[in-house]
Amino acid sequence: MKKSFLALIATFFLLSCSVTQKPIPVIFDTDMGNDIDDALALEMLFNYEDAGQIALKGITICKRNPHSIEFVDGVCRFHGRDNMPLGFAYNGTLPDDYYYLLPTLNARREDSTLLISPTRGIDSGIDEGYLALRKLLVKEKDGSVVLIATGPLTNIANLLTSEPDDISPLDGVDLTKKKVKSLHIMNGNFSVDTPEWNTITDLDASRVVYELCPVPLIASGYEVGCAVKYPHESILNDFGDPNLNPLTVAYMHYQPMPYDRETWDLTSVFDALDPDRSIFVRSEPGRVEVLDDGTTIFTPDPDGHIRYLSVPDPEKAKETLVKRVAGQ
Ligand SMILES: [Ca+2]
Repeated sequence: MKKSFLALIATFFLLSCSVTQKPIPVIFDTDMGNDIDDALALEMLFNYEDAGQIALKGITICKRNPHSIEFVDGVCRFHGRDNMPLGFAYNGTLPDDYYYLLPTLNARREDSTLLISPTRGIDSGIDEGYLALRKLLVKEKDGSVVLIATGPLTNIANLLTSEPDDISPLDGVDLTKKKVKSLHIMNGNFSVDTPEWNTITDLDASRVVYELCPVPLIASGYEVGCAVKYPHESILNDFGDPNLNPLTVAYMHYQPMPYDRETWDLTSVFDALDPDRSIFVRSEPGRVEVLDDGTTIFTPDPDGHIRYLSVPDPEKAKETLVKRVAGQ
């Protein structure tokens, strides 16, 4: 009798935990349209949201190309996220089309209908990136938001240096400190003294973020994504007809197939949302100095709040990341 009563209590406790466990609010900042890993990272986020683990609250784009907006909006609609809040860095870097935005936007099914059908673009009055971030942050509970940034840090730096306004009486640093649980960036190189692309593409922004970020900051350096490549076989086999999914269409246009691509942005998404630290290891805390050439110098400091990732088992990491992207 006593045993069954205890079992009943335990069941009730577990049920109430599962009921009260709310999805983690996530905001994704991306330079969609440069490298293909941003598209893979967004697919992961949709899968986490479908599994009830996160609520994707908004996407801010740091690449200054109008087709980036159309692509992100179209892919969101393809996945049933019709009104995803968006932000855009109107004065951001990298206006070029590059390789996969337009081919995916122009891709058609056999019946000649467009594969994705965005309704928003450069003239849709989308908020400047940092304003979108401020608006998204004020709506969320204190200390709850996981912010993931996988491009040059333009929008994040503009958030941190923003002044109080009619959105919030707090400046950017204080608003971030109040609302953001942790910031996860694909940025830097912590194995050799070589500058990383996101770091140097907006060098001033990188410096601002490493210096001003008031919450735990976890950086996935260039070397982590290089150690784990996304296999082209997954693109061809895991998403149905690869000509009928914007992710696989984009992947097949980014470079001539077949190719395996580095998993840079995926590593930040996974680490941000993995409570078990199952494939990446975080360094001791410290500070990061960004040199004039973009080199990121990490100095251990118990009072620092920056950590960087390493990947002890790249093969295991690859298998895990593929499952997350493919929704398995
Ligand atoms: Ca990126």
